[in-house]
Amino acid sequence: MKETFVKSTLKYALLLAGLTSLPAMAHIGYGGRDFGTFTGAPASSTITNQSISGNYGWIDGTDSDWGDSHVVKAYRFTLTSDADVKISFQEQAYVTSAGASISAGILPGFSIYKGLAHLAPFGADFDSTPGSIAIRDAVGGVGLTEGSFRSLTDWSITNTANDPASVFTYVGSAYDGSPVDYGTGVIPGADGLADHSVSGVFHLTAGDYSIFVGGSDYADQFAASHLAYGLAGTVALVPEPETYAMLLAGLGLIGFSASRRRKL
Ligand SMILES: [Ca+2]
Ligand SMILES: [Ca+2]
Repeated sequence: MKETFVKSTLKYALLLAGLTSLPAMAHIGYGGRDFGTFTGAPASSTITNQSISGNYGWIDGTDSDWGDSHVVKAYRFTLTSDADVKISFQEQAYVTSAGASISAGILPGFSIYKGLAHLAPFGADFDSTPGSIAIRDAVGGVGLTEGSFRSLTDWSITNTANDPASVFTYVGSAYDGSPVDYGTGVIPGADGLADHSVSGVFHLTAGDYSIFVGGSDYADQFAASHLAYGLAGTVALVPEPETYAMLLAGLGLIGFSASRRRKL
C-alpha cells in the first residue's frame, strides 16, 4: 500500500512536470512486430530481437490502477478464417547493432485481444492523450490510473486527434512462473514453471489481433532503474482438435472398408 502511494505521488509529480514533453516512446506501434496474415494451418511466424524496458509491464496491467502501455510491446497478426493459434514468448539475450547488450531473464506475460491500435495515416495511440484519459476517467475513476493498458479485460485508447477509440477486446492471457498474488488474490494464467518462456493456445475467429507482452515480476516496477530485456515470440496455427478427430475418423473408415473388402 505504502509503495503504491509513493509510486502514485511520484507519478503525478512526473505527470505534472512532463505534460508538455511526453516521450514518443509511449505511442503504440507494431513496427517490426507484425507476425503477418495466416490463411490456414500449419503455419508459423517468429519475431526475434525485440526488447522491453523492465520486467513488470504485463503484470502491472492486472491491478486496480491499470498499466502503462509503454512498458509492454505490441505485436499483431491477422487470420483469414477461424483457427487454433499457439502463441509463445521467451527470453532472448542479444547485442543490438548499436552494440548495446540486451539481457535475457524476462519472465514473460502476454494478453491477446481482437482489434488493432490506430495505424498510419492516423496518429498513434498513447496513454496521455486527452481522449485516452477521458476513456479511463469514464471507466476507472478520475486520475486513478497509471495508463490505459489492462491485462485481463477489454480496454480502449486513442490518439491526439481523438479519433474513434481503438478497442482491444480481451481473448485470453498467460504468464511465466508460479501463480502471483501481490495482495489482491491470485492472478490467473500462470504456467507454473518459471523457465522464462510462456505459451498458450487460443481458438480464434477470423480478424485482426493484437498481443501485448511484458514482464510478470510485480515487484520490479518499484526498482530504482529498469533493465532492458530481450524477447522472441512465435505465432503458429495448429490443427484444430476437430481436424484430428476427422483424420482419425477417416482412418477408421478406411480401416472399416478395408476389413469389409477382405470379408467380401
Ligand atoms: Ca498498475
Ligand atoms: Ca514458463
